[in-house]
Amino acid sequence: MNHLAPFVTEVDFATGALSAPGYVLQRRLSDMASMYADSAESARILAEEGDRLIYEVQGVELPVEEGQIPHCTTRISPGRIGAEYHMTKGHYHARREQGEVYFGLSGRGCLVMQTEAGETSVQTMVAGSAAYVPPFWAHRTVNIGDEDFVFFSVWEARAGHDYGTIERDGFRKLVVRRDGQPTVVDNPRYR
Ligand code: M6P
Ligand code: ZN
Repeated sequence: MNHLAPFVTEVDFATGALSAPGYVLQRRLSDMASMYADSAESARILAEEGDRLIYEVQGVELPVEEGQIPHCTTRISPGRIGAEYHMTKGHYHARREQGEVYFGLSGRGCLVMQTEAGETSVQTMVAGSAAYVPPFWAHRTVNIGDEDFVFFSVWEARAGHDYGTIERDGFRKLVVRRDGQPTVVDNPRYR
């Protein structure tokens, strides 16, 4: 096991910027166009408006081994693809028995979760919300506000990201704008 020296990272709550990020990852519409329910609208935006930035992740780089605790920020820009709010890809942990903690830094979002057994949960997060993603729950975050939604995440290094299951099946629940309000609806395309 690596013996690391302690360190502190300064976090900008409004932007999620880290003072010394180990990595910065950007997801644009083209990286996830087919994940939105209105794929025709994804294609139209890509053709007419360009490849908009949906979210950015900034994290510390740690060895993937037992006992290391990676942490990062995620900033989701405001906006929608059709009725569906900007969101992360979402994932199960490759090691399903690993959980995660999210802490809201700014803006307003939803944390959409589900299990492979068919349970679903959609929680609202604002600045100051500490949200627990238990083991076995897939998780996706959605920006339901008019400004950036920024949150901090902490997990166990060996959890791993399983994107393939969500890419194949999607989430059971979508968060869309209906009558001007964020509304949770069933995903007509689920599996
Ligand atoms: C959170 C954490 C990260 C994750 C990020 C973006 O900050 O869960 O591990 O990478 O959200 O979500 P995704 O990986 O699903 O695109
Ligand atoms: Zn996770």
